[in-house]
Amino acid sequence: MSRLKPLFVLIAGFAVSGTVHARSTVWITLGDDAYLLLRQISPQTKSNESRQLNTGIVARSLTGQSVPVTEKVHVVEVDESLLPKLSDAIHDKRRHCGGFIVHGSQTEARVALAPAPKLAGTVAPNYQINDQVVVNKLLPQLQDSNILGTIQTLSGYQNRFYATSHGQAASDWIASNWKQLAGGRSDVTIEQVAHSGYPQKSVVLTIKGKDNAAEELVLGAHLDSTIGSGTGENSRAPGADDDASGVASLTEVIRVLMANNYQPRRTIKFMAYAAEEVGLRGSNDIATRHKQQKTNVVGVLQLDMTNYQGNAEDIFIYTDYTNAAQNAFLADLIKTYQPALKVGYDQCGYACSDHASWNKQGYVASLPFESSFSNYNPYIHTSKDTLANMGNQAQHALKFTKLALSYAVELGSDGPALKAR
Ligand code: IPO
Ligand code: ZN
Repeated sequence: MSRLKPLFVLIAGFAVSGTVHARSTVWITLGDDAYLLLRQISPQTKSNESRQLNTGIVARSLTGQSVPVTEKVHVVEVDESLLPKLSDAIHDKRRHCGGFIVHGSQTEARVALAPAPKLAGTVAPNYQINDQVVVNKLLPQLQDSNILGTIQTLSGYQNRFYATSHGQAASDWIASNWKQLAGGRSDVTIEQVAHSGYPQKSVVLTIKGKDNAAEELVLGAHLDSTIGSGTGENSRAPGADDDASGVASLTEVIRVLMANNYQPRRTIKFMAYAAEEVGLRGSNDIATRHKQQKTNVVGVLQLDMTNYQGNAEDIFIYTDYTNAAQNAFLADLIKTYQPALKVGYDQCGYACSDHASWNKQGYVASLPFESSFSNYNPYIHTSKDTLANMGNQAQHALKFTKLALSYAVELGSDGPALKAR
C-alpha cells in the first residue's frame, strides 16, 4: 500500500474504526460558587450569561435599611460528562454550597435567570394553626421503626442512580409500596412520571381534595442516589440519608393518613423525584409542567436528608430560595406540635435541592434540613451513606415526619385561600 492512503480508504478506515462520539452538551444554571469550581475543572467552559438573582433573603444595612441578598447565577453550555465531577467538587469537604439545574434548552435556562412570577390570582394560604384535634390524634401514630424499615429497604438496592436498572427498580418499589398503603381508596392515585433522556421515573401519590381540590400541596423527596463521578450499574450507593431518609419520612406520613382515612379539602401530592443528583432533573420537569398547566400549588415542602443530627438544634429551616412566610409557618408548627425541638436557620445556595425547582417557577417552597450547612452528613455521595453511620436509628427523621404530617393536615384541611381584593 503506497505511503499515502487514497482518501476514501482513510475515510472508510475512520468510519470503520469507531464512530466519533459526539460530545453531548447540556444547558445548566448554577451559582457563582459552583461556576468557579466548573472553571477549575474545565477552564474552556465559559458563562453564556449571568444575572444577580434574589435569594429571597433580606439583610439589614448599617443604616437599618432592608437590602435584598442576591447571588450571581450563570447560564452555561457544558459537556454532560463534566457534571458528575462538578457535583463531586461542590460536595467535596463541604466547603461549597448549591448545585446546578439541568435545563431542556438554552431558552429554558435563560428563563430560569428571571424566576417566574407567582400565578395570577394566587395568594398566600392562611397559616393559622387550627387543626390540633386531628394533628394531635395522628402524630403519636408515626413510628420511627417504620421509617427505619423503609430506609433499610431503599438503601439495600445496589444503588438508586438515575441511569441504572436498580434506580428503576427502586422507583417501581416505591410506587408499589405507596399503592399498597393507599389500599384502593378511590380519591387516591399513584403514578410513575416518565422523564425524557433517562429511564428512572418519579413517583407521585395524589389525594384528591374534597371541596378545594384546585388548590394543591406538594411534599417531596428524591429517590435517586449517587457516589458522584463514575457512578454506574454496579456502583454501591446506598443513599440512606441522601435521600432514602426523606422518602421514608414521607412514606410514614402517607401510611398514617391512609390508616385514618384522612380526607383533605385541598389536593395533596407526595412526590419521590427521579434524578435530583444530576441537576434536579425530575423535580424541574414536574415543576415546569405544573407551571405550564397553571396548577395552583399553594405550598411545597422538600425533605432531602432528615436523619443525621449534626448540631444541637433539631431542624434547620433554610432561608435562601425558599419562602419566608411559609418558613415562619414551619417554625410555628414545630413550636406548636414539637415544642421541645430547637430550630436553626441557614443557607445552602442556588439549586441545593428540589425545592429550588419549584421556587424557580414562582411557587412557595421550604427546605427543613437535618443540620447547619457546615455540619451535614459527611458520608453522603459515598458508599458509606448507610444507616450504620447514622446510629441505626430514625429518631431524627421522625421529627421531620411529624413536621411533614402537621404541614399536610394544617394546610390540607383549609378551604380556598382568600382571593386578593
Ligand atoms: C444537601 C442539601 C443541603 C445542604 I445545606 C447540604 C447538602 C444535599 C444536596 N446537595 C444533595 O446532594 N441532595 O441529594
Ligand atoms: Zn445528594
